[in-house]
Amino acid sequence: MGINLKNLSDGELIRRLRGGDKPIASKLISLAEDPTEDHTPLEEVYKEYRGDAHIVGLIGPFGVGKSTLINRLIGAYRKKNYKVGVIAIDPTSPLSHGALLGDRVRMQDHANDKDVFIRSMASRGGYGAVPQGVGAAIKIMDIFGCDIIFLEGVGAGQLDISPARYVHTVVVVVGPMMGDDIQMMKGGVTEYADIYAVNKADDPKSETAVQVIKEALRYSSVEKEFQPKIVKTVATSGDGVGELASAIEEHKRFIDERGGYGRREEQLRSELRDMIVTDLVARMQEELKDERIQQIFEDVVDREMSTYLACKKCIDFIGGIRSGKSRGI
Ligand SMILES: Nc1nc2c(ncn2[C@@H]2O[C@H](COP(=O)(O)OP(=O)(O)OP(=O)(O)O)[C@@H](O)[C@H]2O)c(=O)[nH]1
Ligand SMILES: [Mg+2]
Repeated sequence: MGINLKNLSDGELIRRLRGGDKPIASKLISLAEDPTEDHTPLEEVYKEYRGDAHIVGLIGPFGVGKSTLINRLIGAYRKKNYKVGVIAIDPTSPLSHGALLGDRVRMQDHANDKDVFIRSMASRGGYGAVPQGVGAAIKIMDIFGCDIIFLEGVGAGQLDISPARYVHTVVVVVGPMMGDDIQMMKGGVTEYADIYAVNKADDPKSETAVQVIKEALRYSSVEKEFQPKIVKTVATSGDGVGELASAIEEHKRFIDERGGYGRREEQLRSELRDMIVTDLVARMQEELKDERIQQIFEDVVDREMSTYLACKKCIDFIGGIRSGKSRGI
């Protein structure tokens, strides 16, 4: 039997969430993920959310060991008696099928711990790599009482840094240098990293990774107040995970001393922007099905119009529909 969130008063909902009610938290996250749902119960969540949890993003290429590392980090933070949340973003491309299961399996050690909340979210449909609902999930876990929340970034081949906007501390995870990692360094991801975890350090090629990162940092034109840390880890054995947790804590102290960087405010703005763009794109896709728009497409195909003029006409037409008056074409 499912719980119906609508049968709970706002006060009851928040009280149960604060009391560590996992089914309620899960229900709320499912609601936040589904654009077709009535999101009224989330009003209270956004009002109650204080932003006390430290949000740590682990981003890096597919299979580099992000989930295994998070599994170890959960262990390290549970030893300090922290309540831990994990949000694993699953890229729903056919190629990565099974990643969701993979993330869960790697974190299985903690699945039954009442003070660990693990949630996977599909990235399909969101603008960029951050699915709708991640922002809300962070707030729900925050009220749930998580002291630290790990966000596992999309493990697709090329790296997407958009999860970085949702977190306080960015850990870029790289492996023994392979094509993807070197590309990532050249691609300027270095600008977002607060910490580098060079994982699979049991492979001697990981030393190359350390050198490439040092080199990239030396020639980076970005002035960073926090000198990024490089930590070598072996997620499978746990080696270096203590150092990684210390580096995360050091970065937390650094941002706390500076009033939190204003990142919570920036995160809320990013979240709203992403949500508006996602929603507009979805509406636009619907509006493009209009037969008059389809006619413009045909005009382009028949070489009667350029895509430039056609685009302008389509946008004007959609604007006309929006403002309630049909301007015609
Ligand atoms: N040798 C070695 N293998 C590792 C290490 N860390 C992880 N692995 C293995 O690498 C594989 C991928 O690990 P995951 O933790 O699933 O990697 P991931 O980055 O979460 O992968 P996706 O979520 O699919 O992108 C697994 O088989 C792990 O056992 C390590 O430090 N050394
Ligand atoms: Mg994973």
